[in-house]
Amino acid sequence: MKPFPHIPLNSYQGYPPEEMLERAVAFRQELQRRRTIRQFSSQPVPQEVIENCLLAAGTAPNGANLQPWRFVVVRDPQIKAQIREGAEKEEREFYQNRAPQEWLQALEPFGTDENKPYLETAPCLIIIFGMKSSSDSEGNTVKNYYVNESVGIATGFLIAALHHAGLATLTHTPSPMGFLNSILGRPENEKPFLVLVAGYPAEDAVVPIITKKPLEEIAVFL
Ligand code: IYR
Repeated sequence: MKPFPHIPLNSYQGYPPEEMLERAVAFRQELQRRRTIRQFSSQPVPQEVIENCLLAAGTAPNGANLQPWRFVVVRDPQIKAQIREGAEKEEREFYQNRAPQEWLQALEPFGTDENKPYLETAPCLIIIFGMKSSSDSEGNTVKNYYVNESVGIATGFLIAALHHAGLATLTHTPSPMGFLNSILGRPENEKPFLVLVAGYPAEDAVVPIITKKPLEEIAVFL
């Protein structure tokens, strides 16, 4: 393949050290406010906000810039109901048979179970797919690289963008997720990565008291 033409970097913005620190602290604090919620209001979310957050997600670094992701935004109540039904079927199997005791014990403090009413209550489900391969402009199949890494980074950007815009999310991972391809009519090369539930918190939303590990436990400086 021919090399891309290169141009001077013109979008970089640097800051003096104090301003850098101020920005780093402010961003940390902004992200520290984020909470995963499980009780959503049914209030619709503005379409343009979702579109901008998806575009932010689409800026994520990824393998060979092949952008191996697909975001399916579901607001249709009937499709949400089908997704809930499919997810609850897998989750029943998970909670009743598939999950090892140790896993159930880890989940116990959160009080999660096979019931996923938020899949219908929340105004917006974003189903994120990773694409093993894509089609180029001539219709040839192109293999993608580092799909999980790329999609994981894009999903992180998306969660941060939605939070920054004032929406709350829940990362939901029914397993296996193949039922999502049939409901959403996605082809076999698209593999569901996760379901991101997005919306406003219900007025009576509650969150568990949890802590995040301190710096000494998450980082090593050599
Ligand atoms: N997917 C299941 C189980 C579950 C697993 C983990 I790890 C969680 O952090 C939360 C839930 C469910 O959605 O209930």
